[in-house]
Amino acid sequence: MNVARCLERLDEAVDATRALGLPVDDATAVSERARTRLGLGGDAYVVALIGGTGVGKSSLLNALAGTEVAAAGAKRPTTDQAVAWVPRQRRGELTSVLEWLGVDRVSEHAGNGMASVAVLDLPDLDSVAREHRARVDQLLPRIDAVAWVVDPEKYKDLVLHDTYLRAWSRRLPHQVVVLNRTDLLPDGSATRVREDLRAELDDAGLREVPVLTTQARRGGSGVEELRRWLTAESDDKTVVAERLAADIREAIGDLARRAAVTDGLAPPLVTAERREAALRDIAGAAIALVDPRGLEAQAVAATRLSARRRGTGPLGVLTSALYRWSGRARASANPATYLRHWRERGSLAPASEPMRALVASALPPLPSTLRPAVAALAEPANIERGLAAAIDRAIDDEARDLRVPASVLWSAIGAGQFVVAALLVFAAIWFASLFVLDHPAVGSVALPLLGPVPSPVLFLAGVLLAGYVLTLLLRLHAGWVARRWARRVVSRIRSGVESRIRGSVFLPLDAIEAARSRLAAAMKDC
Ligand SMILES: Nc1nc2c(ncn2[C@@H]2O[C@H](COP(=O)(O)OP(=O)(O)OP(=O)(O)O)[C@@H](O)[C@H]2O)c(=O)[nH]1
Ligand SMILES: [Mg+2]
Repeated sequence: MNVARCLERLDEAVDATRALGLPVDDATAVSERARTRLGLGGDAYVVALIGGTGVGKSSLLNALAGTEVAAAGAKRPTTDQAVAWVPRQRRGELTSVLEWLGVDRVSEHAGNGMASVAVLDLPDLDSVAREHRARVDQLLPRIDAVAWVVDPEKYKDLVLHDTYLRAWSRRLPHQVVVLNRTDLLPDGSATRVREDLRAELDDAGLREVPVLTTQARRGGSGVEELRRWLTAESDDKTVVAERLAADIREAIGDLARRAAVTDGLAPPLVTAERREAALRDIAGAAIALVDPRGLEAQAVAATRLSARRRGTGPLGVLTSALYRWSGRARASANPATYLRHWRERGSLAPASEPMRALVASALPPLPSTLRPAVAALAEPANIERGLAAAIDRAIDDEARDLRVPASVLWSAIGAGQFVVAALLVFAAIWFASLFVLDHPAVGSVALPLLGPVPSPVLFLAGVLLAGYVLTLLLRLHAGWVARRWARRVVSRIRSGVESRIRGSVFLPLDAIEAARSRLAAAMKDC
C-alpha cells in the first residue's frame, strides 16, 4: 500500500475541491493526521478495545495480559482513562505514538508473541459520563485497528452499529467484533446470538468483519482466538499503511461525492449536445442585438457611396464630395459605428435565458453540496457581463479593420460614365452647332435621319440611356456586393461571439468540470 501516493492524490483532490469552493477541512485533517502518523513511525500498531460500558473491555485486556492491567468492576462506568498495554521492546518506539494519542497510562509486557501490537482499553461509548464517548471519538481517528466489544445485551445497540461500525467500517481495514460475556447466555444460545450478530453485520455491508465470541472471565474461552486475531498481521507497517490508505481513500471519496463524482467517474453536468445548443441560442440572441439587417442597410449605403465615387463619372465625383462635405455620408453609412453601438439596440436578458435553462436542467440530480456552485452559473449579471465582453471583443476585432468593399467593375463603369459625359458634351456641341452656325434657318440644314428620327436626337437619347443603364448597373452591383459583405461580417462576428462565449460564459462551467475530472483522477491509484 503506497500511502505517499495516496497522500498526493488527496492533495490533488483537496485542490480540486477548493477550486469548486467546497469545504475541505475534513480532508485536510485526514491528510495532516496521516502525515503525522507516518512521521511517528514506530514498529507496532495500536488496537483499541471499544464498546459500551460493562461489556468487558478491561476484563478482556486483563485476560490477554494474564494479569490486571486495567481495573474492571461492577461499578458503571469503570474505565475513565485510556490504558495502553505495550510490548516492552517497543516501548521506546511507541512513546511518541502514545503521546500523540494522549495516552499516559501505560503498562508493559514481555512480548508473549504480541511484539507488534499495543492494545488500548478505552472508556465506554454509552454511559452517563458523556466525556467518555467524547474521548473515544477523539482517539478513534488516530487508532490503527479496532476490536468492537459487545455483549449479549448490547450487541444490537444502534449507536454502536450506526454511529460507529457503519461509519468507520471503510476506514478501518483491520477490525473485529468481539461478542463477550457469552457465558451469561443459556446453553446453546451463544451460537444463535453470534449468528444473529453476523446477520446484522452482513446486512450493514460488513461481511469482511470477523466475529469472535469470548468469555473474559471464567476460563477465558475465546481469548486465545482474539490473541491470534491481534497477532495475525505480523507486519505492523502493513496495518498502519492500510489504515491510513483507507482513511485517505474515504476522504477522497467524500470530496468526490460532494462534487457528484462517483466510482472515479465525473459524468458531465450537461451533455455536449445541450451545451452546443445553448451556445448557439446564446450567440443567436447576441447576434440579434448586433442586428444583421441594420448592418446590411449600413453596408449597402456605405458601399453605394464608395461605388458612386468611382463609378458615376464626373457627376459622381461631385455628388460624393457634396455628401462627404455635408456629413450625410457619415451619418447614413458607417457600419463600424453601427456595430459598436449594439448596446443601444436592446437588452442582453434574453441571451442569458438559454444558460439559465441549461443550468436548471443540470441541477436536480446534483448533491446539495455542488448545487450552489452550479446554480451560480445562471447568475444573469455574470452571464450578461461575460456576454457583453464577448460581443464587444468580437465586434472590435471586426470593426477595427472594416473596409467597405470595392470592385474594379465600378471603375470600369466610371470610365464608361466619363465616355457618356464626353458624348453628352459632343451631343450638346452638335445641337449648339445646329442652332448657332445655321440659325435661324434650321429647316435649311440637312439633318441626317435614322428612319423618321433625326440622328442627333437619337444619339442624345442613346447616350442618356447608356448613362442610366450604367448607373443602374452600378447601384445593383454595389448593393449585391454590400449584402454579401455584410453577411460575411455577421458570420465572422457570430463565430467570434461563439468562441468567446465558450471562453467566458462557459468558463465557470468548464472550471467546475475540470475540477470534477481532477477529483475523478484523484480516486485512481490509491
Ligand atoms: N460473566 C462474565 N462477566 C464478565 C465478563 N467479562 C467481564 N465481566 C464482568 O463484567 C463487568 C464489567 O467488566 P469491565 O471489564 O469493567 O467492563 P468494561 O467494558 O471495561 O466497562 P467500562 O470500563 O465501564 O467501559 C465486571 O464485573 C466483569 O467482571 C465475562 O466474559 N463473563
Ligand atoms: Mg473498562
